[in-house]
Amino acid sequence: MLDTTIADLIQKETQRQREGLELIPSENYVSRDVLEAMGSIFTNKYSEGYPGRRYYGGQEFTDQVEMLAIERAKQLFGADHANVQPHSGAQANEAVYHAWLEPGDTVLAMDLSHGGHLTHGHPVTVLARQYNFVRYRMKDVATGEIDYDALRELALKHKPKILLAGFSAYPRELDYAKFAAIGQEVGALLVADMAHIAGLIVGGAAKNPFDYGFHVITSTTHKTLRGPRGGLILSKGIVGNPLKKVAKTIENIPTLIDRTVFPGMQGGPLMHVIAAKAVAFGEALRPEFKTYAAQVVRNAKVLASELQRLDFALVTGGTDNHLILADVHTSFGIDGAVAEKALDAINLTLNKNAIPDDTLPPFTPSGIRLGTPALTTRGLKETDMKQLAEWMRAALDCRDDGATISALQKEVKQFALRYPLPSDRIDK
Ligand code: DSN
Repeated sequence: MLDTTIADLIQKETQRQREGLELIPSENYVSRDVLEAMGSIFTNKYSEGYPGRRYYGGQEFTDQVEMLAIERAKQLFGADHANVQPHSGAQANEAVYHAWLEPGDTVLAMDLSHGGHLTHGHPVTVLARQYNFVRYRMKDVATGEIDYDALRELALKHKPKILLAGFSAYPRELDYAKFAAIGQEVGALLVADMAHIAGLIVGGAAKNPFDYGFHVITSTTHKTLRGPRGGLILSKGIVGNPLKKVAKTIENIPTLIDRTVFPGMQGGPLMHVIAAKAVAFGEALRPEFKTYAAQVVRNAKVLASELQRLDFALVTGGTDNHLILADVHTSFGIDGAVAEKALDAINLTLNKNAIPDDTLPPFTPSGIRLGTPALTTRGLKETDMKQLAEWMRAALDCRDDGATISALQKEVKQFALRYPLPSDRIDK
């Protein structure tokens, strides 16, 4: 690369990733193939529209790429339709709202502080100015059980047009059958935001909301799904011509979504990213991906119990998926920002996070959020989780002791270098 300044920063970031262990539950390491597709010449191409229906010429190969991505995504999730064009998970969620709702309509979604996401209608978002968001919560933070009775009461009272299941900081499995029963009772569109656990679903390590009557699944493609940074919408229904207006019915959801993504919200799709999505979906269809998904959950369960053994208080008492939320304020009298910094200093990367009904502010919340998707891609197994938990406890205990922190950092670095990044591996 001739831009030596950027080349140098890419090299430094590569080395940072090699020498550290990634515990942010929404991150992962992509394969060399995904990276190559994302860095490919498809970035030069404008392809507004959909395969066979574009507004620019020269689409013989972009059409094939997008159709492959669509077919693979449908196969992975058992969907009738896939839109692979959303640039992010946030835009995927927005597209579904705009496709189905009129301004002022109600969405019933999980409270941010109980594990939901900003795009589920937090008051700071632009979405919250357009639609009316009502929030459900856990009944018992100690077990993570959602308060389904209160959820039903809210649904009966507010008659939401969308009932949204999904989360970005919730370690338990949802009861989709209960969601579906409530949604059907009030005639809501059933939408599942599976951004975090999409890879677990397609790998058979988590339940698929489509099996319980959900109409739409939104997702990111870069978390457990291990693809490029981007968004994805899957739906059930009749796939129509996205250039033609259709009636607002649940059967027409695929077409309503297509028309909302383009021309409703986005311009030219990122064809290099769609090529990388197609590669990642192809990888997720392989049998090895099932082994990966199962290992992610096994690792998370062991890591959770090892952390508990070392006195970390875990929100909901453990995990069913890839994600762990620890209350370091209750456990050790420090806030999540202090913990994040202490762990960063020994090359363990995770994020500070609010816990349910946190009494501390968002920049210095009570918790940390961590998970195992990236560690598992790297090749770590259950036995390594014990070591990780011990490093974490030691870093928090000795955070002000420079010599111990530097010794721990050296240990983590040496350990991490034994597990190459997938993109460093030369595939045969
Ligand atoms: N930033 C993502 C996460 O970390 O969960 C959600 O948008």
